[in-house]
Amino acid sequence: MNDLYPFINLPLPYAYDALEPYIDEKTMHLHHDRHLQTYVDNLNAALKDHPEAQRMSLQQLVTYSGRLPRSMRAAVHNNAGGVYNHRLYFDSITPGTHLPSGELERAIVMEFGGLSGLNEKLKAAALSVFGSGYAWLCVTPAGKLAIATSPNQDTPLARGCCPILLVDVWEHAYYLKHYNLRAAYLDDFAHVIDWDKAETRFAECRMSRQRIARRRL
Ligand code: MN3
Repeated sequence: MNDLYPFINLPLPYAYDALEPYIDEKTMHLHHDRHLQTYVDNLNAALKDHPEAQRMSLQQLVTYSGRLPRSMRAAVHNNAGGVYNHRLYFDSITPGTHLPSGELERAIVMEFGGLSGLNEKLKAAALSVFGSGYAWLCVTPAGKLAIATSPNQDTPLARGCCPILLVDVWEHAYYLKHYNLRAAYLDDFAHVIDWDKAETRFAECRMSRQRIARRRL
């Protein structure tokens, strides 16, 4: 999945116009081919002369950028975050959406009273991001679903969030179609959430928690 240097811009798993009318084709082209491509290029450039950092996975770069030499720290933090966050965002949406089922559906009922409760909380969190950033659906270290937000290209990974779903609320994600109406974009976004992949990530997050818990015994 191209998790190491040199990073490439992975193709979208669906056509650029597949999410119409909720997310428009032109936005998808600009967002994937220009914005994400720039993060990929800038991340590779930041790592170019640092063989030790080239051995780190994308997730390690995102989580541990603070341990890198000061001269490259900000560039890696912002651009590894840009690549990681966009890959997860494009993997959070699909044209062929199904409703959540199984363990994830049960957890959504438990934490939010149901899907509409979750959508409402996710929307409120996404609206609360001042300026550019993201809203996340995470699994906490206690194994519960929780919503988090992050500014710029930050991630909540180091805060114990195992991410299962990500909403990009940078204006470039919606401005061409929804203008300044972030709330309208978020209502449309709810129609294209990939609950199948969210369910897979939910199971993976809970498995990795169990592995960590067993190691501690
Ligand atoms: Mn974006």
